[in-house]
Amino acid sequence: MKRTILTILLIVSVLACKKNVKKTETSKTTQEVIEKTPALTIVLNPKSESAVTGTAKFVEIDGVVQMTAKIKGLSEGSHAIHIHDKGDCSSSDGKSSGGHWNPTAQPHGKWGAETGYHKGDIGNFVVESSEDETTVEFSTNEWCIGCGDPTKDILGKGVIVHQGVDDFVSQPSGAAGSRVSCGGIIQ
Ligand SMILES: [Cu+2]
Ligand SMILES: [Zn+2]
Repeated sequence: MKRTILTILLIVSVLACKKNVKKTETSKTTQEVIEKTPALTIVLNPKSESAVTGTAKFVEIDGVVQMTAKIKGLSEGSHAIHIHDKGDCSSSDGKSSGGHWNPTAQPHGKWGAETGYHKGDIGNFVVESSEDETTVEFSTNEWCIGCGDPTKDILGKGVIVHQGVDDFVSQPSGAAGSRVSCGGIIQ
């Protein structure tokens, strides 16, 4: 009888132990998922003697990267925004960021064009008033944040805002004029 009670106690304690282990594993997995959601926010700094400032936030969820850029100091009208090849914004004209990010060796073009486009060809956005901050949103599954695939990974690249408009035709960069703001996509 004593032995039976002991055995039952042992089984109960083993079960209790198992439950605890399971709980710990579950919470760890949740933690890991949170840590693996890649996200970063970068600062856009004025270039070419402009006063164009801002931020750009990148978040990757389920294989889709969402960009939300908030830009101020631009003149009213359309302006181009691209991802350029390098995260180097050290030069006063922003040209240290190199040409458009083009890891798949395509011609410059409008995003999604059948004739081809650069992975950095985000396109144009409209500023309603020079007084306002303008929000630019863009999302794609053709980018990733830190996945290591050179045809997708935006880490180490640079965001450039232009004074002019991207015509989507002129090679190699759409004749979008001077680079008025720059931010390296660096963690
Ligand atoms: Cu550009
Ligand atoms: Zn381009």
